[in-house]
Amino acid sequence: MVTMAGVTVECVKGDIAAQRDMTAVVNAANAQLRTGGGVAGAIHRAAGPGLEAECRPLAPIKPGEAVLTGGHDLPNRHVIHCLGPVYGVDRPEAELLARCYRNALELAERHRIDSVAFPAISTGAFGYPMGEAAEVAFQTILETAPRLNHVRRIRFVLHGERDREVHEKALARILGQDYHRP
Ligand code: AR6
Repeated sequence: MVTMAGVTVECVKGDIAAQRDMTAVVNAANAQLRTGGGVAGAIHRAAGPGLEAECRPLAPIKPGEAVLTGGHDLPNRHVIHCLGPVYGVDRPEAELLARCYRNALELAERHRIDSVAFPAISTGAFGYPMGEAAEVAFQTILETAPRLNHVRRIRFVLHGERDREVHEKALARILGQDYHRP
């Protein structure tokens, strides 16, 4: 666990739909905000049909956008739905992925949410290489953290131990660069 401008950031192995102690979880959504595979499937299954019903009038969203709903049957008060870029298709992908993290955190901040759990957006069906995506995510959090007053805890929930290690390494690289800045 590390701290960025008073915000703690940790990487754990687990299921994004089983984060009981977090106020909001982020969905790696599709444009229509419907259920799907991976994270979207896990979140919609655990939340129940009320989530899709609440999502319907908010769709479609564009790559980089984030929208907020209730958590329904999830253990979390809110879900923040982000549409990540499809790697090699939605360009520039690093900027669009950064926008997801920035928009999600700014939305959480506006709603006075204290803790947010993220999956590795775009790294499954959307094909974004895990290491590259992790660096974009942590760089964006580092830049956004000084503007956050309500968000105090950020958790990355990774599906496997290898993915967690890739994130830990990316986090160390990003912080290393920051420490060496003049
Ligand atoms: N908890 C945490 N991480 C997970 C879980 C889980 N339950 N399930 C998968 N992952 P993806 P995307 C990891 O495909 O790339 C959907 O079908 C997974 O190993 O969920 O943004 C939507 O409907 C990967 O590292 O999201 C969209 O059409 C990461 O979460 C599309 O896929 C993201 O994988 C979105 O694609």
